[in-house]
Amino acid sequence: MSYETILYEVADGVATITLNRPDVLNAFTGQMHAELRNAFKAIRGDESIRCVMITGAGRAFCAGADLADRDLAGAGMPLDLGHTLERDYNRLIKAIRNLELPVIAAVNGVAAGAGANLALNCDIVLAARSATFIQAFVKIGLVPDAGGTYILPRLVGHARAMGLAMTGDALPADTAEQWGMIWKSTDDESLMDEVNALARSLAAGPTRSISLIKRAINASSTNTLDRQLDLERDLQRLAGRTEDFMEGVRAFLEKRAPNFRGR
Ligand code: T3D
Repeated sequence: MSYETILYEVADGVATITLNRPDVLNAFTGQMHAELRNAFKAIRGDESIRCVMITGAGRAFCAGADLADRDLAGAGMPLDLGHTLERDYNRLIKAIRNLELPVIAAVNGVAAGAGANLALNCDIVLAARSATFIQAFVKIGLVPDAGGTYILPRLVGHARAMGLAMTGDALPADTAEQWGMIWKSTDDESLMDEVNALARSLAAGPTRSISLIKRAINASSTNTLDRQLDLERDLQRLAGRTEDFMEGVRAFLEKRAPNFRGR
């Protein structure tokens, strides 16, 4: 498939998705969602891919839903935003959370509305220092979506999640890092170098172990301690049967760097 609203490339085991509508700060349209679904399908079908990176073209990461994508005034019947959540946003967030690979968000500029929550649902978020995160929904009379009401309180706690969602205030990347909302805020000029280095290092890592770590940590937000201990037992069983575990131990004993193959 050729893409018009995203760029998709694979190199060195890393699939990079660039949201590519810079004139409107990479706002989502139905077409962009369809292209993203296609890209994630391609990723799931390509065993050479061991890490995914999402970023934005131009000065923004993503400004959320394209508010000009639909004829709000002349639709002739009440608009069903639940339909677009079901068809587009919910599927996108599940594609990221359920993908058995690490997904990095490189937040190169403002991330607003569903764009902010797209980033926050990625496994590791790095942001340029000039970037801001905005739960913009309240400014137009909506409710945070794209998993925002799930992920925000888990990342920053109830009080900060409420404040961000009810005010729609912009949160600078440095504060987002201090609050534990993202992994790291970097100098603008070094963002892509840092992200590329991280992506390549994850792509050269023990992919099964990394995907099981993702499953365990994501499950912990709804599990009891007993269930989480059981899950750790089950996942460790799987990790212990991988070639990469054997290689990791061998390399340690032989005092050399491991050569992980993602199996
Ligand atoms: O189905 C559904 O739709 C439900 C799902 C909803 C999910 C959501 O994400 S709802 C939230 C939608 N997003 C927003 O409300 C954010 C709107 N944008 C902004 O508040 C501001 O643009 C920013 C704070 C993100 C950035 O401000 P600034 O001053 O840096 O840039 P700007 O001048 O506002 O925007 C630059 C251009 O991008 C401008 O176009 P122009 O004037 O140069 O022709 C602006 O209209 C356009 N743009 C920015 N955001 C959007 C957009 N166009 C369409 N949709 C946008 N979301």
